Amino acid sequence: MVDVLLGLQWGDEGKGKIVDVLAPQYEVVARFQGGPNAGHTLEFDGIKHVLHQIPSGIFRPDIQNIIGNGVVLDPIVFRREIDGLGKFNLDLSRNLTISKKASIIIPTHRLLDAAYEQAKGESKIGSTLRGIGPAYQDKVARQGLRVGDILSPNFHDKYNKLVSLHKVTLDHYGFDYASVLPEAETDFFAAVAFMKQFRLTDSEYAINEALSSGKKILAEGAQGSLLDIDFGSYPFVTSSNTMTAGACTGLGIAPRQIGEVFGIFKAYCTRVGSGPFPTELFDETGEQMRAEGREFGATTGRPRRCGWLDLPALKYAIMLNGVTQLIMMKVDVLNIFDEIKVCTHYELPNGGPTTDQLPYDLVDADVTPVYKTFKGWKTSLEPFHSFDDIPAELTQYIEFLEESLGIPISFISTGPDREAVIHRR
Ligand code: 2SA
Ligand code: MG
Repeated sequence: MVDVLLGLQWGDEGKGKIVDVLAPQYEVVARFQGGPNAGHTLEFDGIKHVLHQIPSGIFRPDIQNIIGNGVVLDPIVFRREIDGLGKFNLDLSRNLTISKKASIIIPTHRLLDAAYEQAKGESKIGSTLRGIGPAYQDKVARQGLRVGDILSPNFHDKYNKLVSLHKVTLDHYGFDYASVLPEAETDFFAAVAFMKQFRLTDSEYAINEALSSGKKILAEGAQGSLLDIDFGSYPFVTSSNTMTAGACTGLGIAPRQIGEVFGIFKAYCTRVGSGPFPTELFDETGEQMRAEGREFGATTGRPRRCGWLDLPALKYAIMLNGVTQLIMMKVDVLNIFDEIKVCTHYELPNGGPTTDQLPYDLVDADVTPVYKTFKGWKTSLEPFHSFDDIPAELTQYIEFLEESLGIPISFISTGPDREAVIHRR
């Protein structure tokens, strides 16, 4: 079976840490969507490492890591990532496989991303400017470049053809590329040559062969369900399917092969970039969450917007993903608060009814969150390693969430380190 691990909010739920904790149970870890917009932070032995495109199983030598066909891969970022892993002494030519069908991000994709955002002005998406949207756009327009193309003698021609199309658009937006493109292209082609030493395959065969031989596979999601291209708060979303279904198309797995779906959420909410965020806090409590949780983007360093846990949004993500187990992260960030709030419903504007469903026009609908308040536990969670010992206030909070969400919370993470985890049962 393929188990799927994904974020149920707007990304940055702490997926990197959990993949790393779960990884020893798996023989394959695969990324199925997104690209260098992701930032999965792992911390172990006092070292902090951020992965962008490479699956989080990479630090375990006996795990095969696959970058699936659903990913948009930037060769320049890839090369930098591989260089950054140099100090860990990993045999990457053996335990990393890249799908030939993965899409390639070329330098003009990044420029287009910036041009589109600039043109949107106030209504910009808050993209990571990594070229994600434009690369997926070319994939869907059936004109993109794929990893397998780098092995073709026509690669340069294909590249030039695509770039000339991009230049027309960049000219239209009056975006200067002449001063930056030549250098970026030199890096790009050097990185493309560098990529050829890795295992580039039709990875759907590798995955299905692994499945037939009874191997356990973990699909590692990036971003979060509320950034999904179909079900997120469109247009303030990323350009891929970040949900369980995305793992099927992004790796070449039949839906009936999906086993457990681990849904990761933070005990509060964060969002980077623009778009609706009903429970966002603009006060000191929000500031405290940001400081305590060190809420800054792992890829771009941007401060993250912070707010209380939003159950209508979480229920929606659980429904769409078929979550079988919940994993709650960063509970320790709430240690400092006298009171902890959870949004259970939204009040619709103009005295409308309350609802626990996400309105279609969440972007414009000015919903007011209705909160249930809990007493804080006000103590460090570091000493606790068993659910039976945790403070009563935390037990109450967790049991309320499980009851509202209808799914057990199997892990509770109480700190950044590999060891800071309470197993619920
Ligand atoms: P994009 O770049 O086109 O995918 O941006 C579209 C929206 O998706 C959001 N997005 C993210 N949100 C949270 N975390 C992400 N990854 C990095 C991280 C972000 C960072 O892990 O920390 O470092 O800033 C991520 N990637 C995309 C983005 O903010 C837009 O709202
Ligand atoms: Mg992240």
